[in-house]
Amino acid sequence: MATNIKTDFDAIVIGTGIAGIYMLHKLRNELGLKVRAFDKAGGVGGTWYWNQYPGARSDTESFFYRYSFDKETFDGWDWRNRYAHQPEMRAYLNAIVERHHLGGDIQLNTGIHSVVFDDARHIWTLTTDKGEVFTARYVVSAVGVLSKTNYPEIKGRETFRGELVHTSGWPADLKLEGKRVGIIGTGSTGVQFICAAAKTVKQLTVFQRSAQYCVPAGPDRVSDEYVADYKANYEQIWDKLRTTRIGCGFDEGAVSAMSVSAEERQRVFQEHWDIGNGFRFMFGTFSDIAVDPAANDAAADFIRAKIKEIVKDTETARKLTPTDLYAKRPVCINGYYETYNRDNVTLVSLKENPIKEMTPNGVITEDGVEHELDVLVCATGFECVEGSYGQMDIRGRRGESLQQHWKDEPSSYLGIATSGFPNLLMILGPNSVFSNLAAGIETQVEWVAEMIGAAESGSKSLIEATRSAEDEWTATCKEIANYTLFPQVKSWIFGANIPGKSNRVLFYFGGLGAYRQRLREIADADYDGFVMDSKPSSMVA
Ligand code: NA7
Repeated sequence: MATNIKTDFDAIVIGTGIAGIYMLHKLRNELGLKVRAFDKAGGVGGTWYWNQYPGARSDTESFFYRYSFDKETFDGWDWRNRYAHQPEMRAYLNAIVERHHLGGDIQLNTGIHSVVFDDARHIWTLTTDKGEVFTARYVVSAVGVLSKTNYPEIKGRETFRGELVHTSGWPADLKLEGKRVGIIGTGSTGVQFICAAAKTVKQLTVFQRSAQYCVPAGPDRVSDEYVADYKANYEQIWDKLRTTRIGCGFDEGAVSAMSVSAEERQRVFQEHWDIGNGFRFMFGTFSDIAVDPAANDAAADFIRAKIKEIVKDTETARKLTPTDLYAKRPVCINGYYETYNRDNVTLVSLKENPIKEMTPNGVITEDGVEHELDVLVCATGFECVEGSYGQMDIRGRRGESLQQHWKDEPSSYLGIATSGFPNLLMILGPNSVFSNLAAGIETQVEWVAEMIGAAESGSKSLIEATRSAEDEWTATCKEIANYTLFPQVKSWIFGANIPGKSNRVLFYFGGLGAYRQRLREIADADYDGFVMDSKPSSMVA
């Protein structure tokens, strides 16, 4: 025990998604700490609890979108879907909770309202939305990057007599069969919803702000041979994944796109189009799609040609064809462009014909057309990173709020800690690694647990990132991001999907392998960039 001050818990974990569940397991079952995890939801799962819209699934391949630490749960599962559907993901996370006996230390239906550091006693006091007060020495925030919904501002919204829903708050009893449905948004969520809903609704009107580069996801099921190989080579497969850039379990492109002939480029693009998966198409084809404008244009051209080939109506094809860089988080689903050939699907390009207002009957666009709707679905995404943290009043040393600390931009050291907020550790804080999120989460959870373990065994009561380490990490992340094409388009990964917010760096784009190596070096150098101390707060630099 590192301090004499008595607290309700050694550690409190906020959130019980992929990150929070594993963090609770590591801290409680492996370090032997007294821990409680809180979640405002009525069940565990985080993203996989909330996002219950039709078609919801992970678009990272499921054999890698899971925990690697627990092979046994996988072994006992008839895991055949190449992409885990939302109910399966939720069932999997529940099975992990059960297998590791975590349920007794999870308090559901409880949001954390405030998280306040006591400078004198080195403890955190958390208040729940029910007015309960708990103290802990450590707080691990595992609130995810995509938990604060982004609703579009539309005049007359409140007059609509139909149902207005966001995909991340899907009412379990909402049925779409035979209805007139509108959808705003064509990101990863939107394309999944569009492909699923088009098959059952009477009429689907897609309100598209930006045309989307979308590649097929590929076959839905994997073969027996695939599963057998995965099981037989489990350790090697995961060890290799941890050295890659994007951590999605495929071989990443090693050759630059423009170094090969046009025919070879076409062959490679077609091969990956047939295999399917957005990350594979962007990172598995060539090494420089996300960094070299010519390579990027070649990939974009390939997709643009597919749209022309697939979509029968030339005007619809034109509206669906993106002209900007292929540099948002890659999107994939089978049959996306084909869906627009259906008689019951209509596309409205909001850039050419914006929404004017909502009426009791639906949506009126600038051209004066009233689109009559029973349901309007907002697949308009999230206020990422800051939005998740902005839902709590977090105060560190001298009462400084996290919002004040992040007033210019959200920052952290390693995506894990921020100066002035000792013993507050984040999983997927700002400038965490841009990769398969499950693999990034596992990396951070294991590292944070190791660091807390080191502090505990060294009788330290405080872990705090230094300001200079935080500034250096922020500068590193900016430098790497600016080397890529990603900041040149507006998207959630740079926080620019929210009105009034400009692009800023929110991820480390150096790759999972490099990130893990950096974490290892820092741990080996006695947690360089952190102060681990048991002195009074005023003594900590
Ligand atoms: P995304 O990827 O942020 O997509 C949101 C979509 O909604 C995107 O097409 C936006 O257009 C559109 N959008 C957002 N606000 C508006 C307004 N006000 N009007 C019209 N259209 C709007 O969110 P997702 O939920 O699809 O995916 C988020 C992540 O979850 C995903 O990357 C995976 O990691 C899982 P835009 O392109 O910004 O013009």
